[in-house]
Amino acid sequence: MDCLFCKIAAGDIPSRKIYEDDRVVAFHDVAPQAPVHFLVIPRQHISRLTDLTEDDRTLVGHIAYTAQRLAAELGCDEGFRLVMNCNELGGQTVFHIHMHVLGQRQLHWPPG
Ligand code: D5M
Repeated sequence: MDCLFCKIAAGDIPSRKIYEDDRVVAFHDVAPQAPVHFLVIPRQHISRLTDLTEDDRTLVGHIAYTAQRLAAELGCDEGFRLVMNCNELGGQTVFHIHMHVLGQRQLHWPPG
């Protein structure tokens, strides 16, 4: 499958990895929007949030759990933001689900 994030998860394309286990990989975003900006992805290819099944609920929980744990480790104890964009209207550009973690600057609401 020709998927950028599958290739990153497999180590076929270089990335600045922060963490990996048997289910997820975390790496720094190539176009950071905050001093801390990394992505947590599942190893399993899931194109978009609307493709999730009930069986994926534990995996999504593990993505969120890993995201907040790494945010704390990277010094975002004062706050951070988790974002998952879905489909074109939601701003998704890479079609392998991923959770953005942004921190270490004041974030505003609503997002653009
Ligand atoms: O976000 C997709 C994100 O993926 C966007 O913030 C850039 C990032 N990206 C794209 N290519 C790479 C590589 N090769 N390494 C690290 N980060 C990357 P979306 O929510 O789909 O708009």
